[in-house]
Amino acid sequence: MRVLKEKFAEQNGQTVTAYTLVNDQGMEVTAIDYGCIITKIIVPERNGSFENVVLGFDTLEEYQQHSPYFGAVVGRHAGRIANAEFTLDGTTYHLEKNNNGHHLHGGLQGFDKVIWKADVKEEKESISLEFKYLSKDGEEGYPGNLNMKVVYELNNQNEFKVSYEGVSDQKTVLNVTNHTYFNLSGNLKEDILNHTLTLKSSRFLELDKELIPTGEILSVDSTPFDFRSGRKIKDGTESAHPQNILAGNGYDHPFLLDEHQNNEIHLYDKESGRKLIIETTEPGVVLYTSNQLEAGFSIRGTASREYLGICLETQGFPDSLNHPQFPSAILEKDEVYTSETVYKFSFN
Ligand code: G6D
Repeated sequence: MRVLKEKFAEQNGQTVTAYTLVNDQGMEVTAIDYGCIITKIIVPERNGSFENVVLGFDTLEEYQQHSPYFGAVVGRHAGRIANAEFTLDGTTYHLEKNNNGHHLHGGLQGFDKVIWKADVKEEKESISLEFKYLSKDGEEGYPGNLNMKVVYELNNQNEFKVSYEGVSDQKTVLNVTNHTYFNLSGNLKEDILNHTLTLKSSRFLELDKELIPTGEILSVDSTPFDFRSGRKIKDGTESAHPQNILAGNGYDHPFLLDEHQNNEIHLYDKESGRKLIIETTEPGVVLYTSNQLEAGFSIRGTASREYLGICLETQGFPDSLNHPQFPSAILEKDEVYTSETVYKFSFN
C-alpha cells in the first residue's frame, strides 16, 4: 500500500495538494485538501479493467466554476435549512441564503470550499488521510468554534471508510456528509439510469416545491421510492409520481434507513459488474440522481448533463432544526460528534 502526494493547485498563495491512496489490489482513491474533495476512485470491473467511478475534475478552477459539490465534504449542515435560519435556546441564527432564500450545504463558504490540514497515516493493512479544520464561531452564521476531523481510510479489501469527528466550544448544529457522485460504468461510459439501487428503507421524506422537507414521512409502498427489492434509477426519472416530478424528474429525497451497517445501501451496474455497498451509522441517506446537473461544461471529456452521477449522501435529515420529529442535528457544548460510512467496492 502506498500514498502519492502531488501539488494540485495554488489558491490565494496557499498550495492545494492531491493525495492518492493505492492499495495492494490496485484500487486508488485521490482526494485534495480543498474541501476534502474526492477527485477519483479507480476500481476494477469484471473484465479486469480499472476505471474511475466518480465525477470529478483535474483542475481547481473547474471545481470552483462548475462543481455542484462533486466529491466534497458538506457542512456544517448538509441539505437545506428553511429560510436560512434556526433557533437554539431562544437565539435565532441567520445563515447565508444561498439557495432560493434558503440555506444549502453550509453556505457560500462551507466545508467544501476551505483548505483542510492533511496528514497521512500508514498502517500495516490500511492507509489514511486525516483532514482537520477549525470552523470559527460565526462562520456562515453558525455558533461555536468547531474543531472538525475527517478521515479517509483505504484497506486491502477495496473498502473505503469515511469517518467524521466534531467538537464545539458552544452549543451548535452539525450534519456532515460526503457529496460524491458515483457512476459505476467507469470513465462515464454511460449515465446512471440503468444502475440498480437496493435500499433497506421503508420510508422517505416528502419535499415541497422548494425541496424543503414538509415534515411528512411517507411510505415507499407501491411507489417508485420502494428500492427494497432493487430498482433501476430510470423508474424514477420516467415516473409520474408527483415527488419524482417535483424533484426535477428523478430523486432528491432523504430516505430513513431501516437497518445500519448491514448492507443497507447497494448500487450495481450490470454492464460492468461493478458493485458498491455502503454501510453507515447515520439515520438516513439523501438519494440525488443529478437531475439538476447542468449542461455546458466538460467532465474529463464527457459533456455534462443530467443523470451522469448518483449521490448517496448518508446523514441526518435536512431542515431537522425546524422539524422536532426528525433526529436532531444539535451538538451540545463539548459533545463529540462522530459519524462513519464505509464504501465497499467489488464486481461479479
Ligand atoms: C440541488 O437539490 C439538489 C441538492 O440536493 C444537491 O445536493 C445539489 O443540487 C448539488 O440543489
